Amino acid sequence: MSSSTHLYSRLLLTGAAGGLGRVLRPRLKPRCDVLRVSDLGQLGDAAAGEEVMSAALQDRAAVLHLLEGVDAVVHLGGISTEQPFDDIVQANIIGAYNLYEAARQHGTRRIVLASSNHVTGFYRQDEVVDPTMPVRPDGYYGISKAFGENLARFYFDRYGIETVCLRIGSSFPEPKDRRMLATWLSYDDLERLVWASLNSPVVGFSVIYGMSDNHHVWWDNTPAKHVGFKPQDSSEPFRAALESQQLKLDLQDPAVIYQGGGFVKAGPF
Ligand code: NAI
Ligand code: 15L
Repeated sequence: MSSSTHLYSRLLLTGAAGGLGRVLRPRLKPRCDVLRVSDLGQLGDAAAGEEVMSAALQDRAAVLHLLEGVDAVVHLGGISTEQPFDDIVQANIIGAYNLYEAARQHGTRRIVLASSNHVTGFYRQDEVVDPTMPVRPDGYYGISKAFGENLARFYFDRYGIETVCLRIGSSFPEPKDRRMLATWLSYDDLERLVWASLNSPVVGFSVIYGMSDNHHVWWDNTPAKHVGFKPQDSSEPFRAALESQQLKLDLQDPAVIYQGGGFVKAGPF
């Protein structure tokens, strides 16, 4: 615990060079004493109050070093789309194990884990899913995120490391298609979600869907109310334009039937 007014002394942000990492990097910095940013990609120079450390998640020694002195982690790093299994194993499965093992060894208290809606992508779009329902991954990527959630559950049950698993929907500047009218998470709501997950006094092991306050949704976050996430944006202002771009839907298309959209058909590679 920091002696300053911040909840966390040193916060680690992995995947800091990625799409969401670049959004969260400047927004997390004011909320901790030191923000350590990490990725395989280009991170630029350290700003005031930042530490820059490159690391490949599958490199156990590098990840052990990365977690030194870290109170909490926002773990965004890894492969973020459906890809060949061998690549996913390295970044998302071995990488997640290395992260939790390093967190255990260094006494890290809390991890905010970027999971994905693709953990439950094979539920239909006419079903409502809550975080207590069985997983139905829609590919190897979704399977790797389900593994991450199980790992988090185990490290909480055995070692008391708290995790909030964020089953992020679609976090982009704007929703891009009809599916994203349900799944969209604005960047401001992403920040609210991550901060609620870090700031909530007790989270234990929690799973929550990351979506804005959209009108028509497939996910029910009631079991995760304790996280205290209150989205303030909505996809509704984008509805008319998106629906006019996609007037007809092929109701036999698995990408239209299932929540995971195109991910349910991705590959083989
Ligand atoms: P991204 O692909 O833009 O960023 C991921 C970052 O992880 C990249 O900068 C990449 O260099 C880094 N990375 C990949 N493999 C690595 C490895 N082996 N070692 C170290 N770093 C590695 O993805 P984005 O969109 O920023 O997503 C961030 C996280 O949120 C990901 O875990 C993704 O699965 C998850 N997510 C994102 C969603 C979205 O709508 N953007 C939706 C659901 C989940
Ligand atoms: C994800 O998990 C991906 O990381 C992101 O790029 C989007 O495709 C998102 O899911 C989605 O389902 O829209």
